[in-house]
Amino acid sequence: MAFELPALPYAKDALEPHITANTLDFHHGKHHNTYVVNLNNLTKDSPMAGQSLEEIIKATAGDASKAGVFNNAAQVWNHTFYWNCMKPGGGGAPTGDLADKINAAFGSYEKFCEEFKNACVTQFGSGWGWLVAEGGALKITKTANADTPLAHGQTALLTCDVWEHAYYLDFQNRRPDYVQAFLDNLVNWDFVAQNLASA
Ligand code: MN3
Repeated sequence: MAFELPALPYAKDALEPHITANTLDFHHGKHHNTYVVNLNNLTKDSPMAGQSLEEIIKATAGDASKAGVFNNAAQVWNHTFYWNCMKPGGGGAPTGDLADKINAAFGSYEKFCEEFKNACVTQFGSGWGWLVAEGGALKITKTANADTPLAHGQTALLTCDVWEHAYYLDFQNRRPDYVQAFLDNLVNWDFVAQNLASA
């Protein structure tokens, strides 16, 4: 069974005006799809073709001879995760148990935003900003290129794609404005809470 490009969890124009249909056309339809095509080409006729993305990512992490498989598998996983981290009318402070955990870990929602935005903005070049759970604690991290918390024994809770292809058509070079729009208008806290519950 070949890997497949999952459908977006909302209409292509649902995140406008923050992330436009034009961006999602390229980002989901071209970039994400290319990682799926590459992964299928790299794993066909190998035992990995029958494995899950998670299994492939864990088995190839840190193995330089498998960097191509790792990069494409991780990018397929990261992008699917990222689409689910957003929803129309999302963003702003979370509520309930998740709000309590964010406040306990970072002091306040505002402090969380400051740290998350800082991680996203200071990731040099391409990569991802993350909220993760590790050993029962919430942490903000950043990864370069395709790297992913799965490869580091962490549970991903929330991510923001900070590759230029994620924001250049809508925000040009203004990565801080894109991350702010993500936090204020797009974060799907229900998805984050689900991830935390299964961490
Ligand atoms: Mn991307």
